[in-house]
Amino acid sequence: MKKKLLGLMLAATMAVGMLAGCGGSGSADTAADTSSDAAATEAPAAEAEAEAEAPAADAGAASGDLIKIGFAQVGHESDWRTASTKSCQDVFSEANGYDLQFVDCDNDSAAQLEAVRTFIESGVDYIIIDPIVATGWDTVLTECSDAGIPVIVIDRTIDDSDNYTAWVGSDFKNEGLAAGEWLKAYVDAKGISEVNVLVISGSTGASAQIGRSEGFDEAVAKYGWNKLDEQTGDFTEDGGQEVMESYCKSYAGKFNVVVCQNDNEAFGAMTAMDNAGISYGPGNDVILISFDACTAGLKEVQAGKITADFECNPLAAPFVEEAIQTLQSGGSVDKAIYMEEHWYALPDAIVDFSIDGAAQSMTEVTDAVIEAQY
Ligand code: GYE
Repeated sequence: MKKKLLGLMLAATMAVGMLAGCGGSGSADTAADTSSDAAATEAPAAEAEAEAEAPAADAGAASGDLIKIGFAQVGHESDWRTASTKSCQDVFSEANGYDLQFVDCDNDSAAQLEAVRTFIESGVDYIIIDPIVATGWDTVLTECSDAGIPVIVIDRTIDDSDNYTAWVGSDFKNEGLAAGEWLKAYVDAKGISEVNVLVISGSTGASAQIGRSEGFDEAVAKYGWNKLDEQTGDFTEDGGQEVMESYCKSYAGKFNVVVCQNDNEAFGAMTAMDNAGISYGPGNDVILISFDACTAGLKEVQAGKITADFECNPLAAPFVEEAIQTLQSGGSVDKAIYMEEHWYALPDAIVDFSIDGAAQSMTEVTDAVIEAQY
């Protein structure tokens, strides 16, 4: 791949965002501009000023050449993941000028490191990583930067190195906080004074799990709720079912809230509760909270099974493409790009709440909303 040398390095930050992401909820807030929307997340102060320079080396494609991209995807564990993969494959198609090497790492961290090293060896122009776990990245990211290959991290974060060009994703702690603050407003509205929670968490060590747990646990501590247990369902339907089956045995009659850290776990938990004769959803014995709000999840909200669903937008690819195009023309991109998200319920479970003083609005699940979702 020939390098496109640019005499002029653009000093100004080129904002990446405002592309249509997903149905009705497709916009992004750059790290420097997160305050304008109630549903938008706060950028950590340290990142708000950060701005990535385009690495000097092989970031360019000669005109007519395809831009070579390696994408080390987490796996295929959930509806969310399927939407993320499809979005990347659609955006980074040959017709759009890309040569995409896609690796499904099947939730295996060692395989993911190996995939990145294979991309380096094959001389790709950019590497996209959705990190299975948040740590263990320092060495391989150094290898990428030594090879002059810009890395764009999507979705989950890398917490032990900032040696990458940009990250595009969601504020998982904010999602957990939203679930907690919503629950407080909902139980108050319904006159429920005892909150006994069971959590089915996502894959241990994934930043999506860490952030959602941290955010929700803040509410548990703040409101003095009783968290009975938290076990991982690995972000899968089978995992959710298995954990819920054991919860139904161990905590029979003792819980009234189940928090699943993604929709697929919630589907599994629903099967387990059905089998155990436990009713859930608005007006029933158990309040069921989920994250992701993919189409299938929203259908369960509409069916009165999931009480509230907290969105995580999987459509990062258009924002990544815009970042790559900016880098191609010698510009710099924001180090952290946050995607906007919404909180969903049926009218009975739509309550006012706020996160650290920022009022949140909830979206009613309708046919049109489901139709437009990923
Ligand atoms: O919530 C889950 C997926 O990293 C945000 O991974 C993502 C999570 C998502 O398997 O469904």
